[in-house]
Amino acid sequence: MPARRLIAGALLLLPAVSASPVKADNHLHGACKQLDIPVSATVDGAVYNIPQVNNDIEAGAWGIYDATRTTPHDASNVLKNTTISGTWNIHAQLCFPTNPKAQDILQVATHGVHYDSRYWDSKYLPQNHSYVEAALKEGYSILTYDRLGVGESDHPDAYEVVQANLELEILRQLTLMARNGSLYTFAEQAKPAADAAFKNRGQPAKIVHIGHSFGSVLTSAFIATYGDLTDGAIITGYVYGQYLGSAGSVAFAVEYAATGHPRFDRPSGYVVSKEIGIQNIFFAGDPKTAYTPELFEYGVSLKQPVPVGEFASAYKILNRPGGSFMAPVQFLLPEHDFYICRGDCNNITSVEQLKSFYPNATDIDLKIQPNTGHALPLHNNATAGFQLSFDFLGRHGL
Ligand SMILES: *[C@@H]1O[C@H](CO)[C@@H](O)[C@H](O)[C@H]1NC(C)=O
Ligand SMILES: *[C@@H]1O[C@H](CO)[C@@H](O)[C@H](O)[C@H]1NC(C)=O
Ligand SMILES: *[C@@H]1O[C@H](CO)[C@@H](O)[C@H](O)[C@H]1NC(C)=O
Ligand SMILES: *[C@@H]1O[C@H](CO)[C@@H](O)[C@H](O)[C@H]1NC(C)=O
Ligand SMILES: *[C@@H]1O[C@H](CO)[C@@H](O)[C@H](O)[C@H]1NC(C)=O
Ligand SMILES: CC(=O)N[C@H]1CO[C@H](CO)[C@@H](O)[C@@H]1O
Repeated sequence: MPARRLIAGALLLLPAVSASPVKADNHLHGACKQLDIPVSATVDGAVYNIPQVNNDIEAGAWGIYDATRTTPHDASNVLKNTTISGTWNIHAQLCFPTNPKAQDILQVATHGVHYDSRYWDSKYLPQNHSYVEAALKEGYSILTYDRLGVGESDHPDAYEVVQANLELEILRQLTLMARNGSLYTFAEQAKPAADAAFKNRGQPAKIVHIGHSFGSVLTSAFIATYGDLTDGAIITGYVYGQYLGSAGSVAFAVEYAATGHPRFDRPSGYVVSKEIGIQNIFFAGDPKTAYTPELFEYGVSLKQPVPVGEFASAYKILNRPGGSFMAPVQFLLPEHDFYICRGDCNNITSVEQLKSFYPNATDIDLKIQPNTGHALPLHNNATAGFQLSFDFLGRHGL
């Protein structure tokens, strides 16, 4: 393998970075480990009356079906109620900051549809576009994970397994593991086992939940349902309202994932956006100033397939109010979010309206990040947007 030897030879010419003992995958502002966590869950599921998708034509037809004005997105589309039960591998990344806050505050971040956990941790100009780096710099610990069906997590049946209830329960199980210390113990034992940053961590003092898009649907339902399991929340790129999803699934411009460009190792029912679909959903604002061609290209490279059962089952957790949430929550909306606000989030909601969802929240904040589309970290000025959330949390001792 001459090529490999050449690379190895070139590496030898680099100055030795460090002779220190085993180190986890280092970030600029902390140490991270990649984890594969077995998560068990049992929830109510359903068999829905939705079309099968096994090729490109059926993928396009699914988009039209899903966006058709008379297509039901509720219980009337259930053919049969089921129980979904099993243990799935959830791929995650846990990071501890180099300069932590006085108490360990863990952020648990849930990504949306069409992306995986890399959404939070851009490798392109990470100091400007990685939320993980910004959180670590601010002194937070942070857990990001690939939702079920996405990235390096398991990819089970797209119709009858990957459903909203199950994903909510997986978020609850991960949170319980963090609260009782088993997450940190699991991470300590994961390779490289000798990393000092992961030794004897106990458990976090506080947990903040942050979501983006469908991850915010999950996070907002989570805090409404299990208010006692969270100390604060940041809801980005999502607010319930008449324009939510009104652009419709045709805007995703999907093809069949198993034969897509690139191809994904996915079974029946997984669809993936073409480049124009990624632009429609994630990139907006003035194209001269809001983002660069490099950011767009990077955003396209992160794309991930979507299981169609997620759309049929989302109604089960959408728009869920909850009095048990007695903590602060911030809604951070990209000004020109196309899928959530049909391109203009100004005045789309109000603190008053949000209070009806969380009547016992200690504080509700609503912020708009200017000249930005749905993928907040992948636009210019992203770090100033991150700071809005850190400032809000900081005001509440988080
Ligand atoms: C499924 O369960 C719900 C809630 O219990 C019930 O209202 C509905 O009628 C059931 N649907 C079917 C098709 O059995
Ligand atoms: C990235 O952020 C640094 C400050 O951390 C700034 O000086 C630089 O201009 C930014 N670069 C880009 C391309 O946005
Ligand atoms: C911690 O919580 C997880 C998730 O619910 C559970 O599986 C585990 O048994 C718990 N561990 C301890 C030590 O309580
Ligand atoms: C939350 O607020 C509602 C309405 O004000 C109240 O009835 C309820 O007892 C409060 N507490 C919880 C835990 O729901
Ligand atoms: C960058 O974002 C911050 C925080 O939202 C905002 O105050 C500022 O005006 C933005 N700058 C530009 C050039 O959009
Ligand atoms: C009536 C109202 O709330 N108007 C607001 C709409 O949004 C712009 C930009 O965020 C504000 O400046 C207005 O006050």
